[in-house]
Amino acid sequence: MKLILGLGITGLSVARFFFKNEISFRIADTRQEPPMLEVSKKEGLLNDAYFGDWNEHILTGISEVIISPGVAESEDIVIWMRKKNISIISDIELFGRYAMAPIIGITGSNGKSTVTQLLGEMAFADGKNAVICGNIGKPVMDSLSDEAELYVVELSSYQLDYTNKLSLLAGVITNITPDHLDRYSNFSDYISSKLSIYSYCKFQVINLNDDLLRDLSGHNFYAVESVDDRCDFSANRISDLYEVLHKGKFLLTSDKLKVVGRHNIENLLAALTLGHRFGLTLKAMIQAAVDFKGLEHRLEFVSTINDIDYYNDSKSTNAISSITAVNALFEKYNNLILIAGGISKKEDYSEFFKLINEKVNAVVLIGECSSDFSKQITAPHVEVVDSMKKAVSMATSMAEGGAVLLSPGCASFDMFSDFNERGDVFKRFVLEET
Ligand code: UMA
Ligand code: ADP
Repeated sequence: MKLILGLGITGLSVARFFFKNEISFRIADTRQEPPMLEVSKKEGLLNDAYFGDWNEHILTGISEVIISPGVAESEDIVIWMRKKNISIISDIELFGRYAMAPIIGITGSNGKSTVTQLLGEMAFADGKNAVICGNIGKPVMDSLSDEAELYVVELSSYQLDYTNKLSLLAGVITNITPDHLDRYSNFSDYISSKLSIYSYCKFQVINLNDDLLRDLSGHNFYAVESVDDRCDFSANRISDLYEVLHKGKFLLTSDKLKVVGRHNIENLLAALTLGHRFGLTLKAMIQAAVDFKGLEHRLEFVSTINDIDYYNDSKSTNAISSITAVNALFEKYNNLILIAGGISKKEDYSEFFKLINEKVNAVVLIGECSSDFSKQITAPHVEVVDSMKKAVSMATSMAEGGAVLLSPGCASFDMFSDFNERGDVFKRFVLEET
């Protein structure tokens, strides 16, 4: 009998798969009313289910556990399973047993979803029946299809931690910077988790711009502003533009793209390298890149209102992604007003504060960390407010002829259900500024 731990969207997708394939299973979740309870009830998936505190009896008769990524290794139930030598796997490992088409895996601290989506769109542009899934929000076990020609799978470190076996055609780590340090005992454990993707890859794709990755051996390489001749895809900076190259041959300039910032050039190079390895044509990949609007909540252009441009980067939940956003817009605007704050991660924000002092004209802080952050930022204007509505109107009052950027650098759960809600609320108030 299989045990499904966690009844979020991962648990539900695994339960559906077992039910359909007549594999017996039990479900357990510490919440009395887990997120997918009602839908699971309706689909008749709860014949054997435990809700509430972990209990060792849950493991009786269990040969293998499919664990949701949100369940940490330090949970009692995981410790008991390890002691009993019960096999623990991720939904990704289960998926790998049944997927018949090649799988490309994408992990990293930032840029995973963007590269995953862009590569999927490149494959569509080349007429391939690609399936985009994984941590991006579509569980892999809901994504299996006999018609799939390629799976483009975003992998989180949590999913990699519970994966022991997997066969990827190609894989990339977009970058590694501190994140999720509440879950890992130190940064090097987090780095090892990310690096594990390469042990599953036939072709390892390496980002030579990342200090922690550039010395790895691999099969394909990419970099922005590098003279390393191992690069398959690269980009040169020419005044305020980037020219994107394949083996030194010109492909396009960055002014043709709808997404902005150096980081998006890096993301493009990652997708091109993976796509080329799979066999997508350069023509289709370039067309998809030109058409790509980026993902919602990732440095998303919202609107221009009264000569002020508004950007929603709500997905920025760590310092480095906000640094990236500020750098990207600083290239374009003389007057940049930043809205930041929320629940700060266990990481060093000093670089972020330094950048704010240098490149941002004013900062409006919200959320749990606002008073702490305000003491450490010496930008000309630092305001602390208690709602997104006030943050938008305060930022607007200072942004004449420039831009307002929401890039929190923090988690959202003190004020919102998640980063999606935070971004939606921001956009709603922006549009009310008309
Ligand atoms: N649960 C317990 N006990 C625990 C922890 C969790 O019972 O100690 C239960 C919860 O009560 C809940 C269920 O487990 O009912 C939730 O499982 P989950 O947190 O693993 O979430 P899912 O809904 O299955 O979503 C997961 C990913 N969530 C996490 O990794 C936390 C989703 O990524 C992913 O999109 C989805 O699988 C499909 O693959 C979200 C995420 O925040 C977006 N990911 C992190 C990130 O991107 O930084 C890693
Ligand atoms: P992930 O799926 O890894 O969280 P996303 O593509 O959703 O990555 O982007 C998350 C945040 O990181 C957004 O704020 C986005 O603007 C920023 N970002 C995207 N790509 C990169 C990159 N290559 N380097 C740094 N930050 C990035």
